[in-house]
Amino acid sequence: MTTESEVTFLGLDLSTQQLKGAVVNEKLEIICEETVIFDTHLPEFRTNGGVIISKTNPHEITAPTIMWVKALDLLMDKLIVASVDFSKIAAVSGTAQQHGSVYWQNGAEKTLGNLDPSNFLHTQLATSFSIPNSPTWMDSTTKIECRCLEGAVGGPEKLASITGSRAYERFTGSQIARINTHRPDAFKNTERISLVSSFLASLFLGKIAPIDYSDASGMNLMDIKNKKWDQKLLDVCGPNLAEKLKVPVPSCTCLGNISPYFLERYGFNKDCKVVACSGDNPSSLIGMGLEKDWLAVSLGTSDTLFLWLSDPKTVLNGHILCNPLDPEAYMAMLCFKNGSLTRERIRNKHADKSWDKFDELLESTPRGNFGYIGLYFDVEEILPVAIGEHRYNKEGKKLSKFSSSEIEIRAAIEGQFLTRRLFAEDIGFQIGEGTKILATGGASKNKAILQVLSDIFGCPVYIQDVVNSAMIGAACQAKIGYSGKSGDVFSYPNELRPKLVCEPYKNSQDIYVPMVKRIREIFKTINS
Ligand code: ADP
Ligand code: XUL
Repeated sequence: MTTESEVTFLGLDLSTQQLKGAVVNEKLEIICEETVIFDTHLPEFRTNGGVIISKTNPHEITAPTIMWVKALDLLMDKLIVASVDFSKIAAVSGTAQQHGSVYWQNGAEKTLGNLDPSNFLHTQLATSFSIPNSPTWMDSTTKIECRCLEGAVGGPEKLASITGSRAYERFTGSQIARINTHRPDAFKNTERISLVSSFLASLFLGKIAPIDYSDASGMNLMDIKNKKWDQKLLDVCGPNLAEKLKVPVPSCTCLGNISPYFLERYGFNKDCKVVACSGDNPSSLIGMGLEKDWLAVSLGTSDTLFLWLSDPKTVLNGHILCNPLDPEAYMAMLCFKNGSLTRERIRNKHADKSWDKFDELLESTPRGNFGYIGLYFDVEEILPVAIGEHRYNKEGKKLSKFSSSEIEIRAAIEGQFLTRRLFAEDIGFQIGEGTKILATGGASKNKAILQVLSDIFGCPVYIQDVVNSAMIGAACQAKIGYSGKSGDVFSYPNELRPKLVCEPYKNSQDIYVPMVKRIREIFKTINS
């Protein structure tokens, strides 16, 4: 008999390029972690970066659904080889790329409920998908369908006020609509539609799992306030969609016991629970232990801001999703394309490709940069929609270049974070006494950059020792769903708690609040 102290949780991460699984203990320490990389471990599917780009339409980016099933077979085998004791796993949950969709063929749920434990999943589910290649979040084929969704409710603003986002091509509603018009026969043969996250839960549950609120809010179909599908929007996308999607459930809902297939094949405990899976961004919010008052700033290839919101505003550029820890709350997500690659380009040009030199030059200039402002959009930016280099002096006069490398370096970093602050505030984020920033991603190891972040937002910056926050988030979901405790009482272990790295200088707000206003004025002149 398993005692409480021995209980473990299995968290899976079905992302674009790989499937990962981690077994964690109650303190969320990783006991075992295994990975299946689609391109290298499953070469027979001929994916590149986990996806297939259509030869005839470069915007069509899909992934073979059965490849994901086979990846789970392989991952389970790897966990056996790693001597995981499946009988100790109290609950399983997962996270997955957002927006992607899976089309179950008529009769698939019956097959799922009657799997033979002596065979692999992928051989038994080979004919269970009416659309064999799932559209992924990278697909952008649905311009027309997006306009139809916006048109159905009275425009992009109205759609954003209902669903949390204006129509985006990767969002699932328009993807379903395209399948309905382009492949009507396959659509007719579709018994149910899952998101990648609820598809993953379905494999463990032995029946088609419901979609959770957070991932449902990445579909352009759900009213994020009452958590119900919007019938007008469903009708735009296809017939009987409510039947195919079924009712969404709160994130971290315990969906039931693991299927007999997993009991018999791997020796799971018969009481092992399957907890609703979610999208990678909501799961990251859980994995980072993000609470009210926190703003997470991921400084990766692109920069992404996550924030916990109680009262969201309607925004046209940015996403409001249902919060996975608190059904009354929301989370916002803002993506900026020009992040680390732009910083790197400026470093290469002005600091001999050295971060040390870059930091030295950055630190040699004063906060506020003598009033100089620089905005660098190497590729067309999302927020704001703009491209090119834009430099200004204190009087607002446009300059073609700055007089020194150090001014350009500070201008680039300040310009980025002033922009991040402006859009965070526009989406409803209020910087208050208790506001804290959690920095993640590649550039979060750079203290000089984090100091600018801290000064511009006027709040302390923390970093955290979590490598894959979405996967840890999935393990947390399993723990939350198993214990039945709501997000509020969910305790995050001390070892994983964020550590303070920078605090703002006292006069920083006197300098930067007016600069945010200046940037706002500048954006009115440079929007492309
Ligand atoms: P991804 O978003 O692709 O997962 P990462 O979060 O790993 O990317 O971030 C990669 C980026 O981190 C690189 O492009 C690099 O510019 C940046 N980076 C790495 N080290 C530093 C550093 N010391 N200072 C600033 N940026 C850094
Ligand atoms: C979010 C988005 C991506 C995917 C990546 O809107 O499209 O972050 O979730 O997996």
